Amino acid sequence: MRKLHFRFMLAGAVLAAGLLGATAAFAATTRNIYIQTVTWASKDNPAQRRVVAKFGEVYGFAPSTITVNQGDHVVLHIRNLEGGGDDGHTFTLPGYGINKSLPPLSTETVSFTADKAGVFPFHCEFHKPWMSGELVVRPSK
Ligand SMILES: [Cu+2]
Repeated sequence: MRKLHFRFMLAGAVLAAGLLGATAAFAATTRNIYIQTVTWASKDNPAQRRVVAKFGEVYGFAPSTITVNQGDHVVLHIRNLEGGGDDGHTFTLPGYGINKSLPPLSTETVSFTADKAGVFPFHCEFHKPWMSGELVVRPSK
């Protein structure tokens, strides 16, 4: 009988530790996230001439999916790796009212508190819809 009681206590302790661990994993914190623009096809690359002729220049964000927890203070460090004079981008996240210009060869910082849970699309104003991604804010409860 005593042995069985001990086993229940042990199972309870393991369960409690698991729950505490899960809570800790979702605690709000400052999240520094590093994003870079990527060039999938550029007129400056002769090997991509046919792709550019068919689709135009094609850019993206890497990573294109950002996952944070509700309540996190999010700091995005975004580098535009394109160097041409006409190679500006924007980081536009309408769900959080963000529209940041990314001049060529610049690093811009965007910070906000992820107070709303959900999935929020972001894009570049000049190269949408293909230059896009999603911010996933996991609910705190
Ligand atoms: Cu762009």
